[in-house]
Amino acid sequence: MEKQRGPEALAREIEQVLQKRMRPVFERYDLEIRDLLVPLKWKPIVLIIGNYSSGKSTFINEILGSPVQRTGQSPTDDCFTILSAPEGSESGGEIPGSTLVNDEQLPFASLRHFGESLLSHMYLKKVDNTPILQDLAIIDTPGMLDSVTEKDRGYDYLGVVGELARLADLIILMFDPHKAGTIKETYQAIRGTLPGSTGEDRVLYVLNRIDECESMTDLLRSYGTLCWNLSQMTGRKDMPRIYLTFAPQDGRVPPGFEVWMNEREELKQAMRSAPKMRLNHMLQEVDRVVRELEIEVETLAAFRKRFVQRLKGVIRIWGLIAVLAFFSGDLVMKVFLGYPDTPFIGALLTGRLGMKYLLWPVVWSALILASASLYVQKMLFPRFIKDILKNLEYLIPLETAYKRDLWARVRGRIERIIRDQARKQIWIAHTRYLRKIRDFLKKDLSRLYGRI
Ligand SMILES: Nc1nc2c(ncn2[C@@H]2O[C@H](COP(=O)(O)OP(=O)(O)O)[C@@H](O)[C@H]2O)c(=O)[nH]1
Ligand SMILES: [Mg+2]
Repeated sequence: MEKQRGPEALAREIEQVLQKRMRPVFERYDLEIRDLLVPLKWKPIVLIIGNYSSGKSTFINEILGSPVQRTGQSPTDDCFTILSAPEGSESGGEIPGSTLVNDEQLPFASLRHFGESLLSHMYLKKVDNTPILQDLAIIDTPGMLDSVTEKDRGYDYLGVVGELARLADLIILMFDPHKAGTIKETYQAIRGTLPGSTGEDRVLYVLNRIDECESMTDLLRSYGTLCWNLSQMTGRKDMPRIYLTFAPQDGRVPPGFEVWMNEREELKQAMRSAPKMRLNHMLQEVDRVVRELEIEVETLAAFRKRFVQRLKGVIRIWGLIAVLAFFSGDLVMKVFLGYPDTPFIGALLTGRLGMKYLLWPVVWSALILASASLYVQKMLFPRFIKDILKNLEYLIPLETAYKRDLWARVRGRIERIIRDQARKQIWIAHTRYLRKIRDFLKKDLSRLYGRI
């Protein structure tokens, strides 16, 4: 019954579950649930990346059924082009990057900080009469150049690709047999933004322009090289599917290549299914952010525990000193100054109890406690923070590669929190929040995964 509910209903449910179970946790740690739901804002997105002239724009034109994008052998296009359909009574046209990142309705606000150079190389094209663009948006990207030339772009190309990959529901990674050398950089750019191993199913690998292979042997060699490179990068034992495709030049299929024509169709079919990937993507995004938060809170809990332990030691020693001072402070005074007449101990032994005998014991122990507190605040705490920051990775066990991966992403944030708000963090019951997070991951999230 429930499985038949539409994607919108499920999307709303994700939002509700998040609001209900995770709001206090998110608020406590200054995260916005709204940011997490950004990908739900707009239509599904397909991102196409790969080296230059691997045939990305040609493939897009083929899908759209008209020559919307410029194509050519040299790096013809140095822009990120978001292709979408005009909405309602709108007419076609182009919207510049600087407008896009300020549009509340669109999910591109996070690209603003890549700077002017990017914004002047990014725009949205509204293409008329293309039914497929009603259901999804396609992002055409400038191809990867070699890493030296990348530096001249004036913005962080790989960073932008990574950010777009985070927003995209489906990522097509396209290479051609001549220039498979840039795979590694491209892959790393998107890898950092995909959640754990789960993000992999959002990526489709394509070896394009195979019609340019001179023989079957040549093709096999290219394919083998790509497989090898991919397995090196993904660290996976199983090979993801690689689509072997080409665009027939002048409508002609070279002899022997007829069998591959189906692959192109299958790739297009997979691309059209991007809207179905949306919910999966949403959940992966929630999964990633909540797991990052889990690590953060686990670390802060460990930080707090360490401090409490350290504090207990201090309290034990200074407490003892305070007790000693309580009983013998005025005795010492009497010995050296001859005052007060009857020290507290003396009064106690002779059974003469009265408030006036308590004055000096209380003064002395209060003095000791005040210096203890001064010591903790001015010396122990700052030194403790410095120590912790130096050995941040030892606060929690990072036993799996996955956890180390997460850690690498949140380390900076944790460092900042401990450096800037250590005092505040000491007072927060992190373990209680940690339990809530783990409950959410174990129960709610797996239940939601089960729905799609
Ligand atoms: N032989 C052959 N040429 C292709 C194929 N796909 C694209 N091309 C050509 O390769 C050049 C670069 O294509 P383009 O789509 O501009 O690549 P992009 O830089 O990845 O967008 C163009 O001249 C295309 O006509 C293909 O599958 N086979
Ligand atoms: Mg192009």
